[in-house]
Amino acid sequence: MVSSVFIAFMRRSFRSVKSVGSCAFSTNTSNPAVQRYLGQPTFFTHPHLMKRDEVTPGITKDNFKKRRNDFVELILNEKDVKTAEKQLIVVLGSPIHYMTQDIPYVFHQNTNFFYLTGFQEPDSCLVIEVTSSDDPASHESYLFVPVRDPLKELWNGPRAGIDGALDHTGVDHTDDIDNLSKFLKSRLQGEINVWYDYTRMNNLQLHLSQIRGFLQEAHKMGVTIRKVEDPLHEQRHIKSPEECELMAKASDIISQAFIDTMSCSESGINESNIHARLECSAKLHGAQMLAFPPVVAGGSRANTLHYVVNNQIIDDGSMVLVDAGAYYHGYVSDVTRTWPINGKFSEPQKQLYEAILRTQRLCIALCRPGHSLDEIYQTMSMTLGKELYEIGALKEKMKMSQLSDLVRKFCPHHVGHWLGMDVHDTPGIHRSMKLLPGMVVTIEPGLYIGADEHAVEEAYRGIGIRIEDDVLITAGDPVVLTDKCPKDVEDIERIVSG
Ligand SMILES: [Mn+2]
Repeated sequence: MVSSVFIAFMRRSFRSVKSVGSCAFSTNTSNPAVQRYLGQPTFFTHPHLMKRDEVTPGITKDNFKKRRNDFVELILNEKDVKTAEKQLIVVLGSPIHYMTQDIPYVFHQNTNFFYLTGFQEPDSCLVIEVTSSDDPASHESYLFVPVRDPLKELWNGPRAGIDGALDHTGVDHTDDIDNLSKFLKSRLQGEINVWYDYTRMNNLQLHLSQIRGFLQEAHKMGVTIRKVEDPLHEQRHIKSPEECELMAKASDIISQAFIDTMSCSESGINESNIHARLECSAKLHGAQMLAFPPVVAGGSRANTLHYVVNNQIIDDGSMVLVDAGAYYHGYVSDVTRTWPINGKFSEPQKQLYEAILRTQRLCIALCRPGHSLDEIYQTMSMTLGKELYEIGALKEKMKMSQLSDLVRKFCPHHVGHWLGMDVHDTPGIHRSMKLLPGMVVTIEPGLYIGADEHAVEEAYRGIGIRIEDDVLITAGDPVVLTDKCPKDVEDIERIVSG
């Protein structure tokens, strides 16, 4: 173990020295740090956020280098890959999206590109060239970025440019994004696999200007084009300790925001008020933004799963369902709580709520290696059915098959999803996959009973409840990352009334 790392280090140092002056790229050497503002925080400009050698808060140059190495190793182990002499991995960064004319939305980087580079500026591209199938660490990484433009910087702020990107990210080489097409075409020799997400146009402009012509040439040569996303999501699916720390922080932030928001609840409050308090609190506690448009749904509006208009008055006696997450330096949390707006559960609300809470705890206990989300979903469905029967919510006795149809109707979603850089993280990974240490999942059973649902007693109609936590799988007990967010009836009643 130790020796292979040492050999990789020696090779890397040698290659860096060798490549100085032998190509047109800016190449990583021991140059002093670029000490000016870039398009993202650096240790020099934002020492309150960044430690030395971090590319993004909490993730170092070495961490990113390891991600690229591990990814190369992963694809080299894929079927039929080693028969080619060379692998060329191409991952585009996001463009700027505009709200109107020249007014941009907040920039959000393509998470696949972010994961491999940490580079937070638009219209860039990572290329990894692998020429040895025996030594993953001997690959070369190239980051293509827009060159600095004083006029654009006047309006949009400083940018890293070729030297800043090289210095800050720790890739091997950087160059002008306009040279990308020429570079890629120059690499089309011999037996080669190209890895590119041609089905996911995350930067249409760059695809058309820099990639399309290259792909056409590659196609004529009979080059195989393979998807980057499948193996990359396989890798992203298992979180490193650094990633777990960021996710724990994102979880703490949203938990605190829920506590702050619950304590401001009162009958007659507007859903938009709750949304605003939640967002304000999350940002005050360190989130850069909410992870997604939150659901703040009072009363029976909770039965609309993606209710995001958040503009209605919450009546006395009803509950509010809030589904929200914090975005913290590239990682997200995703929590749902449902509470009585006046601070006191009615008896039917409490019965349904506790039925779902017992179900959720049972499902969380199953979050261990060897189980799958699909299996936990089965447990959720059976338990919810049993609970509905036991609390006396059902109007008449049912056969098992009728009961499971009813539960599917009352809970039309799965028990949970993968979580990480994206809220619905690594969607290509099937939920039948056995859980492994380092995976993070949400566990979110719910019941949504329509106002005119005649199969249940009247007292339970028009109620929608979901309880969602984020769970880190370990070799031992599951770790509930969002365990600071209260969910016991007594705790919620105390905080809401407090
Ligand atoms: Mn969720």
